[in-house]
Amino acid sequence: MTTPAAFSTVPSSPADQSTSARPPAHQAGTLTAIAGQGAVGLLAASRLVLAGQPVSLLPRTEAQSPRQAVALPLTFSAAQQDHPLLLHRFDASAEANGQQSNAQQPNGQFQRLLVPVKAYDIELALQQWLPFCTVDADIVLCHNGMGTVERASALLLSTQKLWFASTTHGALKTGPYRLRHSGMGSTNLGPVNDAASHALSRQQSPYDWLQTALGPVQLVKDIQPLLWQKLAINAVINPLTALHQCKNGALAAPEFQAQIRQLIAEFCQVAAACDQQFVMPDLVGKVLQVIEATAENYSSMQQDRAAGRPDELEYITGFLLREAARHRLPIPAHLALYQALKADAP
Ligand code: KPL
Repeated sequence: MTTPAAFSTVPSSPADQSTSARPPAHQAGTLTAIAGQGAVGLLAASRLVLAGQPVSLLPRTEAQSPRQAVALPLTFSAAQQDHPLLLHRFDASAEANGQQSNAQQPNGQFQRLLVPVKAYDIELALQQWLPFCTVDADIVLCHNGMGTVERASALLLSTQKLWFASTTHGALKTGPYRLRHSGMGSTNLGPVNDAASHALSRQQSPYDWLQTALGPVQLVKDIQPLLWQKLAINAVINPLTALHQCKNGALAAPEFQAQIRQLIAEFCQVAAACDQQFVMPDLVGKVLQVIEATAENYSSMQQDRAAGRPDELEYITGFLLREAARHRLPIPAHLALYQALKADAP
């Protein structure tokens, strides 16, 4: 079933949209922006637009993407309904002509910026888009792996609030102009710099907005334990499925069980050295539960490798290895996996 378009004009086919396509006028001054055009970003944008909340998509980098039309037609499928949408793409060059933005004195329009880009693209995205944010903007990181927060914080003004959102929503690009909400999930949101922690203590957060974009949202004071738990899951499933080029479910086979347990035991040691306590059998149960629940999926690292794209190994296993080295802990199972993937790099 097809619902009416969220915005006035929807091209009848992708071929109809050209660089002359214009978004509805009220889209020009949105307060909310989403960096990149990955599946999670498009999911968040689609849900916001369907809820009547205007949002701008910020294209990756000018150098990498040819000049794009300012409107992106997208058929968003959720709960077995197709929603034809027209998403607004922000035109940085047009905006820069009208305002002298620079990173030291942001005077931009965006009060909220969701950054659901790969861990290795965070700094580039922030360097590119922070100048278009307000001095007290809420910036929300959302990616697999760890180790980006410090460098991201260094790019922000002390008044800009940095948050981390860890989501289990599944979204799949099924074509250049099609997105499917493939798995209903939830999102944990927590502050990761002082400005955000202070805002939270005054009951201020981007909760409402994120609730629409990637809800249901659970707001937490300390997101670190949840990020470490997600790291444990990713540090087992992602490298193993990338190395063996298999679906997540293949890891339930008996031949992987000893290796999975060793990876988790080593993870628990590193986590403990970083003040994060996990109970080994509980964590094994959690990882096996995710393997079962996502059995038919290919992990993001498997997909990146299969497509010859960079992956997040440095922010998952690489992060663990760096933390282990800092605490002089040997983690041979993770090291072997890391080396095997490095040797097999596309
Ligand atoms: O987060 C994931 C990923 O693929 O990056 C998991 C949980 C492993 C699901 O595939």
